Amino acid sequence: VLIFTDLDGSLLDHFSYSFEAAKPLLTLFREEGVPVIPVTSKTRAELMLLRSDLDNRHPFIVENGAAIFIPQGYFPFNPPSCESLDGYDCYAFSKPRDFWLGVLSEVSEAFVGEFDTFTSLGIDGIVQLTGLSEERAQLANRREYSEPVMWRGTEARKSIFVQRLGQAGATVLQGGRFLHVTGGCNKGQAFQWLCDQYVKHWADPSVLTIAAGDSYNDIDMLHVADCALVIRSPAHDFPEINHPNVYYTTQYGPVGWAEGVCRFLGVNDDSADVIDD
Ligand code: 2M8
Ligand code: MG
Ligand code: MG
Repeated sequence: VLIFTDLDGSLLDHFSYSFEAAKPLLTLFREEGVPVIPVTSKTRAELMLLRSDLDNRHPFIVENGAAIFIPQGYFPFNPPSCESLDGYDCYAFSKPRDFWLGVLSEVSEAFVGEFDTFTSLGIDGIVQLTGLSEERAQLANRREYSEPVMWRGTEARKSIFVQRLGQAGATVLQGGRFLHVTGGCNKGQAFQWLCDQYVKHWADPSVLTIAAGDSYNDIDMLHVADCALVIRSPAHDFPEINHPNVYYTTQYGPVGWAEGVCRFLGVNDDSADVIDD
């Protein structure tokens, strides 16, 4: 089993960023050797800290599928076409952040006053909008492949904005609060690339995959997983997704995460015991 999971609003609470409710299951998976792989809008810098909070040693996917980081030596082979970066093998799908900042500045004239970026907000602005501590906001702003945008205009204008960015070569993905401007990537594509490495490693093409997410930027990975776990969000309704094996949780964030994972794996959350395997 492989578990690919979004963080904010899924494994972590949308407001408090707590994952208390998921702890017993995370412990169980650590003991059983089931990889839990973060697939997130967050940056590598944020993940460095969160992986130690979560006691997670597995690969992770950052900035909405823009890059995959694999601890060096994790697989007994060299993952293909990776760059060696600070102890990780990194496979990047997207151009760097600066390129997307350039694209945003090109279109900005047509949307004056309708949006802010992490760059224009600064650390104080990021703290205000996210509720992150100042230290964590600094890490969120250490972006390598994308720029988050806070849209201030109407929904109709937002569609035009997204379309214009698309014409300029950007991919725009809707997270819990922000639009993420990046390129040539999504969570589904990164999921598949990393899944291929596990299939090669385990020599088992039948590995069961679960993907968990609460927002529109998660749809691509929900579609390609065997089990699609849609976590209820306090921020918005989730559209019906077209998947033969989808479960919509009744509860929010990490409580919903535990509810859905138990549902798919036949695990009893109270004791985190496996009921049938
Ligand atoms: C941003 O990501 C969230 C997740 O979906 C969003 O779009 O609302 C990112 O900037 C991330 O780096 C940051 O940690 C998070 C904080 O809420 O916001
Ligand atoms: Mg989310
Ligand atoms: Mg996310």
